[in-house]
Amino acid sequence: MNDNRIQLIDRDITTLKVDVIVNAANNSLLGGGGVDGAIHRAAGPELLAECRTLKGCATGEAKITKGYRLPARYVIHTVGPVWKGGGEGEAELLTSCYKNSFALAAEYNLKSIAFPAISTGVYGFPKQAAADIAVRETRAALKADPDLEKVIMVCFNRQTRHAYQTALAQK
Ligand code: AR6
Repeated sequence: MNDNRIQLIDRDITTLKVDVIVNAANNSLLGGGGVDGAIHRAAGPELLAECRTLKGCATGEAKITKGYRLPARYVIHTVGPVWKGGGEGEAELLTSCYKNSFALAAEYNLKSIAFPAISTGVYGFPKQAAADIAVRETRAALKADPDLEKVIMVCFNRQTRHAYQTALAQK
């Protein structure tokens, strides 16, 4: 029943008209490549200006800004761990990214949220392990918050879609 509110979508996250999209940012919050670069380009320079006021973000934590020129109203910036082999708390840190992002969304009363596959690009987190964490934390958030209407997992490549499908097939 909670899975009815989860959608897999293959589009660029910056095109989604949802309450909030999540950015896979870095500790500076001042932009970068990958999905972070795409979000800053689409949102415009006002986003960078607001990010400068936030003074960075620790790995595993999350901060919220407005969405500016994006169709999404807000952006939650979270910083995933760099994969270093799995023995440095990477799974716990990625779990915190999802927990803190959902907590901010609830605090701001946001009903629809879209996530990229945090840490699975340049940061090298194995895609299946990351999808398992994303799906587990999404199910927990949906269970805890009946007002949360929709969680979109943006796949962006075939391996990521496959990883989410595998994770969702496990109850
Ligand atoms: N929409 C949705 N997903 C995307 C998009 C997009 N427009 N572009 C890429 N992805 P990454 P990370 C997917 O590398 O591993 C940045 O430089 C991509 O295919 O963006 O957390 C930051 O500033 C992958 O599945 O993020 C940090 O320095 C996923 O998004 C660093 O990269 C995440 O890939 C963060 O690395």
